[in-house]
Amino acid sequence: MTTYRLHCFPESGNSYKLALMLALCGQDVELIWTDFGGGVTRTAAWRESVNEMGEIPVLEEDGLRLTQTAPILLRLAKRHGRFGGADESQHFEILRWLFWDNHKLTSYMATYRFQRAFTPSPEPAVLDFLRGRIDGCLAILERHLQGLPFAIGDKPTVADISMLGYLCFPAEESGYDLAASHPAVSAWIDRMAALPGWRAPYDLLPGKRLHRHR
Ligand SMILES: N[C@@H](CCC(=O)N[C@@H](CS)C(=O)NCC(=O)O)C(=O)O
Repeated sequence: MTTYRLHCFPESGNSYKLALMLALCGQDVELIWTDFGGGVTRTAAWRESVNEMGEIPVLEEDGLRLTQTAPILLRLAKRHGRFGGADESQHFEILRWLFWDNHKLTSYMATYRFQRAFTPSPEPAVLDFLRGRIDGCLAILERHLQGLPFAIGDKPTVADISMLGYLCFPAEESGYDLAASHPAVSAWIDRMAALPGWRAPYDLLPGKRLHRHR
């Protein structure tokens, strides 16, 4: 049995992706709260000893340190035989949505939410720009999920877990009431939340919280 340790912090949707995947696979994980707000991931010592990319999350598997949620999710799917694709074409679809999520949806949403809720004086023009990009991403996802129950078909995969990462946090933080603005996305979140073992981000990732400015 693999021993998992996750370097994380509660507000991190990227950490939530891995914690949720492990929970849905019935795996125990030791959480290592990391002082992201205090700047520890920017220190040379942390980058030398934990992650040269300066990012959270880091997943330790029996002491082996892994980073980047997309390949980690794929690796966990393979090991635990859950949330992977059934064949080559499904695997391609999973990769397609994982790349899109990392480049677009998560990237813009994480930056926007951090600026909006956890930064003392965010620049309004920056917020406007990021919100425009997220609106575009959510419109794409909304349209896609009007035709499918899950990202690549009738079963949930790591593509869903990845795209969900930043969409389950409170609307006061994200600035999006998805039930009102994006009903297909909201219904998809409800389907994901009905999976056995699902838990909300702040239930799964306890620990000292960042100061919220709004
Ligand atoms: N693509 C990375 C993104 C990780 C990431 O951006 N994590 C945030 C915290 S949730 C971070 O450490 N940001 C630091 C930075 O961008 O400098 C992944 O999937 O693991």
